Amino acid sequence: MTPWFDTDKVFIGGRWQPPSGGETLPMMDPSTGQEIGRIARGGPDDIDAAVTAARAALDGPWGKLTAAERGRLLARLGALVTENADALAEMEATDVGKPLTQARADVTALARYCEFYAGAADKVMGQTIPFQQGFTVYTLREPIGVTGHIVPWNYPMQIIGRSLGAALAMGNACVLKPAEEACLTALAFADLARQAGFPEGAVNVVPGLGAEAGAALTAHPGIGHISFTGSVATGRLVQAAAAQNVVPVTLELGGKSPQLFFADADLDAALPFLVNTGLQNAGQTCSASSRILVERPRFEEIADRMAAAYRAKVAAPAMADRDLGPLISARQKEIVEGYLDLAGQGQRIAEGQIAPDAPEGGHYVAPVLLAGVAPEDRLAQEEIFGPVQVLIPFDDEDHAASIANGTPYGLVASVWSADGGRQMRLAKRLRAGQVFLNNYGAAGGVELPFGGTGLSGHGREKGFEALYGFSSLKTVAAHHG
Ligand code: TXE
Repeated sequence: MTPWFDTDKVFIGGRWQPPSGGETLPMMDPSTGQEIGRIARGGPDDIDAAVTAARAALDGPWGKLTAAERGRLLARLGALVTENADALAEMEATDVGKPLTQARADVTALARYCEFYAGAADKVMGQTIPFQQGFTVYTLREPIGVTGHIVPWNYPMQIIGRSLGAALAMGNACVLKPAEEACLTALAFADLARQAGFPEGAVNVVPGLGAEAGAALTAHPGIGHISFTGSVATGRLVQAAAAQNVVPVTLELGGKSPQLFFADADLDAALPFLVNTGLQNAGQTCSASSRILVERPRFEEIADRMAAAYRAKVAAPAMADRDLGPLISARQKEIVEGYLDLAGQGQRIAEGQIAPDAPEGGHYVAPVLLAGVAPEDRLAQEEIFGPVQVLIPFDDEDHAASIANGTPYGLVASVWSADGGRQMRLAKRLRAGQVFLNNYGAAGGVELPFGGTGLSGHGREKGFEALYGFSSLKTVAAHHG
C-alpha cells in the first residue's frame, strides 16, 4: 500500500505543506502492530492557518459558486472516489484494520455521499410565509461559514462523506481533523478534492492529536459549527468548547443499540443481521447492535443459532479479508478485554477464533457472545466497542420496550416481528434516532437522517437534515405597503 500523496503533510489552502511544528506521529498497522509510515502532528498554528484559508475561500472563489456548481464539483469528487476505489479500500483496510470487503463498502458509501449531496446542493430552498398586509416574508438558507469536522478512526471515509459532503454542498468551507489512529483516507479525500477542482481553502485537512489539533479546532473563534463523532467523554469537551464561542455542535457519540426479536419473526431472515451488525468492523461501529433482546419462547433456539454463527467467525489481518480484523489499537483491545473480564465463565456462551497465522503484534480479539447478563449490568449498559454482543430474554412488548429504552443511549433500534401493529407501536415507543422494522441499518442509507438522543448525542447527519444542520436560516420581511 503506497499512497500517491505524502502522508506526513497537512493540506491547507489547496496546498500540501509540513506541519508548522515540523513533527510527525507514527502511522500504525493494527493487523501487525507495526509502524508503516508517519503522519503530520498538526497543532494550533496549523488549525489557525486552515481556518484562515477556509475564511478566505468563503470570501473568494468558493463563496461565489452557485449551488449547482458546488454540486458539479461534488459529483466530480464522487467519480474520482470510484476511479480510485481499489487504492482507497486498501488504505482504509490497512489503516483501520478492517477486512478489505468492508473497506470496499466504505468506498462505495463515500462515493454515494458525494453523489447524493451533489444532487441535493441546488435543492435546498426557503419558504414564503403568509404574514400581515403590506409584507412579503421569506426565508433563506445560507452556509454557516467555516465548519469544523472531528472524525474518529472506525469509519473515516463514511464519516467524512456524510459530514463534509453535506457541509460543502451547503456552501461551507471545511476544516477536517481526522483521528490520529487512521487518517490516510482523509488525506486522500483532500487530494481528490484538489483534483476535482474545489477552489483552494474549501477543504482543509489537519491531522494531529485530539488534545492538540482537535482541541484547537473546537476552541477556534473562526469556526461556526462543529461536527464531532467519537466518545461521550470527548463529546462533552467539544460541546463545552463550542459553548465558549456559542456555536452549534452536532454530536454522534455511539450507543448500545438493541434488536428486539419477537417469537413470530422470521429467524432465517433475521439471523445474519442479528450477528453481523454486532461484529462488523470488529464491533467498532457507533450503530453496532450490541444487545439482542429475544422473546422468551425462542430464546434457546436463537442462542443456539447465534452461538453456531459465532464459532465460525474468524478474526484475521485486514488484507486476509475474513469476518473481522483486529481492533484499532492496543488501548482499544485493553478496554474490550477489561469488559470481557467482567463476564463469568457461564456467561460466555460462544466464542469465535483468531486465525492461527495472525501476527502476534496485531490487536486481535475473538468475538464473544454473552448471555445471562442482567439488563442493568455494565456489560448490557455500556458501549464496549468490540466484537461482543449480549443476549437478553424478554416476556412481552412492554418488557422488551423497557429493556430497550433502559440505557442512557438512543442511537438505533430494530424490531423483528410479523405483527404490523406491534411494529408501529414500538417504532413510536423506542428511544432511538433510527428504528428499523424487519431489518437493521438499511444498508447504511445515505439518504436517511441519522443521529441519537441521550448520550448518543444530538443533531442529525445524512439526508437533507444534514444540509439544514449545516445552514443558517435567515428570515427576510419586506414591508412594501
Ligand atoms: O475516542 P475520542 P477514542 C468510543 C468508543 C471508544 C471510545 C474511545 O467507545 O472505545 O470512544 O475512543 C478527537 N478535542 N468511540 O479515544 O477521544 C480524536 O483525535 C477535540 C465511539 O478514539 O472521542 C479523534 O479524532 N477532539 C465512536 C476523535 O476526537 C478530540 C467512534 C475521536 O476520539 C479531543 C470512536 C479533544 N480534547 C470512538 N480528544 C462512534 N460514535 O462511532 C480527542 N479528540
